[in-house]
Amino acid sequence: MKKINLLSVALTVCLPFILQPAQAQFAKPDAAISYRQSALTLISSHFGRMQPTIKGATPYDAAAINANIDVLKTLSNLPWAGFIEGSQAGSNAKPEAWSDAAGFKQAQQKFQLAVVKLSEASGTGDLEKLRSAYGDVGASCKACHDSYRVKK
Ligand code: ASC
Repeated sequence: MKKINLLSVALTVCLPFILQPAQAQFAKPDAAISYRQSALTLISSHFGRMQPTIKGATPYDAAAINANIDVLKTLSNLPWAGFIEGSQAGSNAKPEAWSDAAGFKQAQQKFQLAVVKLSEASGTGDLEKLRSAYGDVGASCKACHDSYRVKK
């Protein structure tokens, strides 16, 4: 009897935390801003480091590129949970990221899909296919920045 009570107490205490959506994890808008900016910084790093291969300046190491794109695929899902309501001020996001939420979501999905296509292209080991898919990812970064990021 006592064990059951302890279990139900533990569940009552923990369940609200277990069931919380990702965006509820940010205690303050600032935390959400640093989370998404950190994720975007990592995305930029893992995207940008492939550029020498794309340009033909370094040899095409397919295994290294594939591993890097796997990381990028995971990263491509992360920043968006950080765009919580009330976290525009003090950031580089335009108000349109919230006022045009559907368009912003579409831009995110375009990027995520482009990364999936990049991953498929890298699986072929064909540098030309990789190059073309890489360009599409870059275009999706730029399109989203043009519409939803403050110009600096
Ligand atoms: C990058 C980076 C971006 C995009 C963008 C693509 O490497 O940091 O913001 O690519 O420049 O157009």
